[in-house]
Amino acid sequence: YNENVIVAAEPYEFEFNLRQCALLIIDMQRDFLEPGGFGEMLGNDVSQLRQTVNSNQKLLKQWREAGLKVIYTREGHRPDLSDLSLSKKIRGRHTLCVGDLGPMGRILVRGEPGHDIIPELCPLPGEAIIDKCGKNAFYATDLDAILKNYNIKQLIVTGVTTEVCVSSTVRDANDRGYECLVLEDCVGSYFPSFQVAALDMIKAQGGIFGWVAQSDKVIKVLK
Ligand code: C5J
Repeated sequence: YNENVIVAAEPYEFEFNLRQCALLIIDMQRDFLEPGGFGEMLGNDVSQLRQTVNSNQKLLKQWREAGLKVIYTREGHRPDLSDLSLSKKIRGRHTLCVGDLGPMGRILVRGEPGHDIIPELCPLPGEAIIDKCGKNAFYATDLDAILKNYNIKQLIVTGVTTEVCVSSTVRDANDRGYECLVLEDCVGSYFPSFQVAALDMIKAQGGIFGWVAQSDKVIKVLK
């Protein structure tokens, strides 16, 4: 069993060690992805994000079968909103904001139905879930400590949205010394042009923030 594998990627192949690599699934929450959720309420086209569900499901199945580490993140706040900055609360001048009662419970509040991971990608017992109040999953969380304790040095990153929480997290991971492979068909944006630009920015200049590949290239090396 070879623990070192090579995946075809851009700007060049991504070499990783299966035991030192985690699958990081970012913010695949009902409020961002489901029709009738907060994302759609803001006027976003959730079908753009839903395109990623199938690819994530397939990858997750193979990743779990290989016995590898899975870590999830969720964006949300404490019910008393004590971790919600005023600047985030009022941004956008929307009629409803974080903490208000939305279509799937209180918007981006932990424990509410809309804050849950979508049922298609339901976490298993033992898979870490990082609850974060920011976009970057390292900000004000124990993600870095968990990765260090698991001896994880490389991340395969999926989730939503590509230009917001995925990019913020990948940029910080890169500064912290983690190598990130972002899977094009497993990350999604409400805006097609942002999807393309965000992925271009990651892989530009010799992979300035990381690598980009299709999920089937990863699945291939797991079999
Ligand atoms: C956003 C996220 N877009 N998970 N959150 O507000 O990317």
